[in-house]
Amino acid sequence: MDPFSTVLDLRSGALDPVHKVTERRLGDLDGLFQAPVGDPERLAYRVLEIPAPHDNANLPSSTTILEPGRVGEEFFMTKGHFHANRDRAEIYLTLAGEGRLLMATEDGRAHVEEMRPGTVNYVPGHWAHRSVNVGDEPLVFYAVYPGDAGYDYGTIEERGFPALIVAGSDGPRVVPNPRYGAS
Ligand code: S6P
Ligand code: ZN
Repeated sequence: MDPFSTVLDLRSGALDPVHKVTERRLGDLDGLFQAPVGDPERLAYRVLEIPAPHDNANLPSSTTILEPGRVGEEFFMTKGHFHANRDRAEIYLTLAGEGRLLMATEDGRAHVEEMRPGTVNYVPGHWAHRSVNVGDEPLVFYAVYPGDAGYDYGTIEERGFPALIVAGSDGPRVVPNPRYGAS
C-alpha cells in the first residue's frame, strides 16, 4: 500500500477524509445498563475510522465521539469489548472531555483510568475496555490498535464488567456490578 495522511480535528475528533463511520444509539446498548435505555434512537457515540489492513503488521486507528448523558445512575458509555485476538493491546489519546476508561480481565479484575485532554491510556492485551463519559461535553479520544485485534462483544454482553461507573453526589463513583457474570 502507499503512505497516506488524514487530518484529525483535535477538538471535535472529525476526520478528513473519513472512510467509515459507525453510529451507536441507545437502542444498540440495550441490556448493557442496569436501567432501561429510554429513547432507542438517541445517539450515544460515533466511531470514525482510519482504515488499514486487518493484519498484525498494520495499525488502524479511530476517533470516538461519546455524547454526555445518563441512563439511570450510569453515564453514557461504549459497548466495551475484548479484542478477538486477546493479547492485542491498544492506545487511547483523549482529545476533549472527561471520562473514565473501565477495564477488566476475564477472571474479574477491574481497573479504572482517568481520561482527560492529553491523557494517553495504555490498554494491555487481555483487558476488556469500555469508555465512560462522566462530563457535560462530548468525550473525544483517538485510538490506535493492531489490524488483527478484532472485536469480541459477546463476552461483555453476556457477563458485563465487574464494576460500574455511576453518578454520586461528589462526582463519579466506581461500584461493583450486582449483575456481573449473570447471563
Ligand atoms: C477499538 C477501540 C475503539 C472502540 C470505540 C467504540 O479497538 O477500542 O475504537 O471500538 O471506542 O467502542 P466499542 O466498544 O463500541 O467498540
Ligand atoms: Zn479495542
